[in-house]
Amino acid sequence: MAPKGFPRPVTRRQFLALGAGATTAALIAGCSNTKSPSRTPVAPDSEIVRAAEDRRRVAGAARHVVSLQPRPTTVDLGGVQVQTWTFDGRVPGAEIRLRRGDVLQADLSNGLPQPSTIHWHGIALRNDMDGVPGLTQAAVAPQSNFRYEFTVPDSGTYWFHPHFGTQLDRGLYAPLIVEDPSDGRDYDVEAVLVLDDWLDGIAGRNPDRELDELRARGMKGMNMGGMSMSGMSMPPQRVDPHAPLGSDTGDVSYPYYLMNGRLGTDPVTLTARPRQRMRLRIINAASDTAFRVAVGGHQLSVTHTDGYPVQPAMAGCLLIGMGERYDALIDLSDGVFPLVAVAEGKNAQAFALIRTGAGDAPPANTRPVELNAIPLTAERLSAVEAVQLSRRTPDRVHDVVLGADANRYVWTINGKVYDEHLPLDVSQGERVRLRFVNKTMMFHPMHLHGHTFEVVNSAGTGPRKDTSIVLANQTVEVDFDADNPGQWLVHCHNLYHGEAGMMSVVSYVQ
Ligand SMILES: [Cu+2]
Repeated sequence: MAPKGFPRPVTRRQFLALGAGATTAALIAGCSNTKSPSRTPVAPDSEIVRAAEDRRRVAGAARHVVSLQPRPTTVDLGGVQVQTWTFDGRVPGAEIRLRRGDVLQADLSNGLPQPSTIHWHGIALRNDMDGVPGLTQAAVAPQSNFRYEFTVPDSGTYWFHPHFGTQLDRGLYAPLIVEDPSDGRDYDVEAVLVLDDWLDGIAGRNPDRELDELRARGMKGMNMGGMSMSGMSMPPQRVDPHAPLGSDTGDVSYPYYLMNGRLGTDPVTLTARPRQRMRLRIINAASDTAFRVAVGGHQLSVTHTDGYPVQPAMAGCLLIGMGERYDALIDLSDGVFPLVAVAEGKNAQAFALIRTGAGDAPPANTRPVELNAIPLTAERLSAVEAVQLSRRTPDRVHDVVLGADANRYVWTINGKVYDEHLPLDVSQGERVRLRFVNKTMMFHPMHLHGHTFEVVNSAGTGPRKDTSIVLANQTVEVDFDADNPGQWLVHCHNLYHGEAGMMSVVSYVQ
């Protein structure tokens, strides 16, 4: 779990910069989105990437083999039948569980009517297995196969999903749990909870049509979701800790919210014994919905976010953005308790039950008082010492300005949509800072592939994460060590924002 050391080759580019007498400050000031003629991107299938994988590979590592077939399926969400796309006929797809250091071999056989890929969200894996079509691999055509094979270097709660078009907003997602040898020492039972917003197959809707409709409506229907009309940024507003996401919490209206693929009318029931300690691994697989999660009659002791351990923090409820994960311990009472995930700002909720004893189940619309607490968000968390990054001045700083078009349904990074993106160049061995500057009126959960950054705070103790909520008109800074060479997507994990342009590339160059 400790930050990995890495030899730091002096590249010709660094040599020239240093030779010119540049100071660190000057390098930072000169941070660039250049497409200079001399830049040579590190290719995903290059020897440099293979060498990084070799360093991760443990001698005698166990191989974990799975096959995955995404395909059209009819599924029962709990009294509602829908035609959708799933991994192997179920929603969520079957959990993959392995141990830190194992090699995962996943044989994809594409049974969808579209090309597809799989992205292993949060894993610091070899670049050519990251599943981004057109960047790290060619999309896998219908009726074709692709073998993913990579070392899983860090324990924690992760997940996987396609990275092609709007497929994530179908039923194509599943947990990926990487166990640590110490897992299970401080709890008795474990439950994985996958949250989702659902529209596919309901009243003729599907996510491709949804994106078409958003584009047809433009930003006018967006409740001021985009920039201020002038295109200028608004002054930073005060954040209401009770409702940090503000009034605009999503672009899409969903008929259903699911916990582990089930509606509240026929919920998942987790069973345990009174006084047992339960570890919850909560994954937000939704496309356009943040959730506020609470367990009636219980406090959450938050222990991890995005797979990495934090100093335990008590909370009545927590707020989880799309792509984020939180692990929490609860000390179970005797009875039947609601586990509620309120769709933030959307007046609906996903629901499950925890049963440790006799009693009637609470109704699916029950609102535990714990939801009234200020929701825990990542800035309240501190990384445990073992996973804090070393103190180091960034070698390079990139602004990642989150913007929107005032009229069209277009979301941008540094003023560009993905097809026109300006790569964010980094060199292996550097400490890199990304400054997510949100100039829109909406929150964006920003995800970096292949790395776990540290959220910057003044004490140098910010949590390690791969997906960080950037509130409307706010700035979040994150640092990472450039120790995993390749071409890595950085993007908003609101699926519709990403598809409408809000994606760019952290590009290792030589
Ligand atoms: Cu966004």
